[in-house]
Amino acid sequence: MFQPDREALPLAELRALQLARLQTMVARQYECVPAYRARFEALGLTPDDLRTLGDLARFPLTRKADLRDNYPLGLTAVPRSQLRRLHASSGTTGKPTVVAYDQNDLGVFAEVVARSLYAAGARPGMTFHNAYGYGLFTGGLGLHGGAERLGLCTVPVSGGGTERQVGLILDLQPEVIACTPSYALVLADEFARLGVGPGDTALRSAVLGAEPWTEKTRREVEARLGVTATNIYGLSEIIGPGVSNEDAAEQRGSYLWEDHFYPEIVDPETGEVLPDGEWGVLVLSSMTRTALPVLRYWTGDITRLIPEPNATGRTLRRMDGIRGRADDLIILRGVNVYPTQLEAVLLRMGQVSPHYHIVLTRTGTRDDLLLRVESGTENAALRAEIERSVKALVGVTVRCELCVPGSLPRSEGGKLKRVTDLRVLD
Ligand code: DLL
Repeated sequence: MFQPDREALPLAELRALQLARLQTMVARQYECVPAYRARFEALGLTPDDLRTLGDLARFPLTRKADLRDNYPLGLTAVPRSQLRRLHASSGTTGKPTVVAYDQNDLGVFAEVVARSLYAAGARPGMTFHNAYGYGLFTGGLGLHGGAERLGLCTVPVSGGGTERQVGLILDLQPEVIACTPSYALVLADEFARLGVGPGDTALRSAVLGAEPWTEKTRREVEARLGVTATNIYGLSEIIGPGVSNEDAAEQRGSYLWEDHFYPEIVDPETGEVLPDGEWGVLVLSSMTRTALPVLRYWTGDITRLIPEPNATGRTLRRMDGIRGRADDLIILRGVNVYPTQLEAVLLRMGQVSPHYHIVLTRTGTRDDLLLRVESGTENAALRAEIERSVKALVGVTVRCELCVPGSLPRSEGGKLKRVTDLRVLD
């Protein structure tokens, strides 16, 4: 463990710490964030109503829409001059969701990522190949800060440029790599093409996440890259990567760093809090964040808290792998895409009707998105323009197909299914 005094706190102390931290956070939101205060008041709540952890269920959920409605920085709890970094993730429409960090938050971020990397098998003095994207996405800089905190030598290679990545892995001999699981398979393909075997590099730990993946992918990455692969989970609204990570010696569920992020599992329909072991939507409160403290954030991710005892001596709970989403978020090659973002692009174009349909496919290790749009003309320039606009807005390459008007599915009274996901995750 990187921090045994935190990761293996006696349970009663952990629960007391969580309650105290939640109380502090709610009091600050009440004091400093008018939108939260208004929500509490509408429900007749004050911070004094949070006397036990069970009372938390009376407090309101925060959703992506709340961040959007307060775009860009309306939910921050500190003056602008105290902010030290902004990241952004895809919003459900054209606007991204902006998340803010002050000096304290950057410290929390580095600490939880350092814990995650340590749990994944990284040790001070190792070299770390960081192939998560640097920039507004939290992956690159988030892993970077934690790696420095742990004492790794980081190669900030960022995403893309597979040939160059492979060259750097061969030349610099990193022991640890972080990237999306789908990209780990792309790197494995490139190694195979070059005739490089799993024993020919120094790699021994892979920290994979930002998108759902399976045990089958884990086994494939482990065999082909010669690593132990662990699952890292996180989301921008709570901090970025490092909300939870598996332990390399166990590989059975990701330890939630729940002295910083308080987890609840709720019924997707009723919002009722469910007991450990049941599947539902993960709801997280970022108790120790000061710039953007988020209460009961509805992640949309379906998982469960694992009730069985663990093998590592931690008292923190583990979450299972993400089984699905309770909304229409698509994760394409690690990039978050909402159908409504694609719709916003189409609405700006003339010559197309608002009818569209998304088809997701997987060829080998690569996921693709086909955007089918109705248009009276088969016009290559229009198609290219749609593809270019999607790339500019959402940051991901998709393929567009123009279809005859009237040919795409229409709603038959119920919710129109806009997405056909043909990717097989097994
Ligand atoms: O994806 C943060 C991250 C970066 C996590 C690098 C891990 C590694 P967002 O872009 O805000 O943040 O996307 C968050 O991605 O709600 C999940 O739906 C999905 N996600 C993240 N990690 C996992 C995972 C980053 N390990 C959204 N398994 C989340 C399944 C994941 N889904």
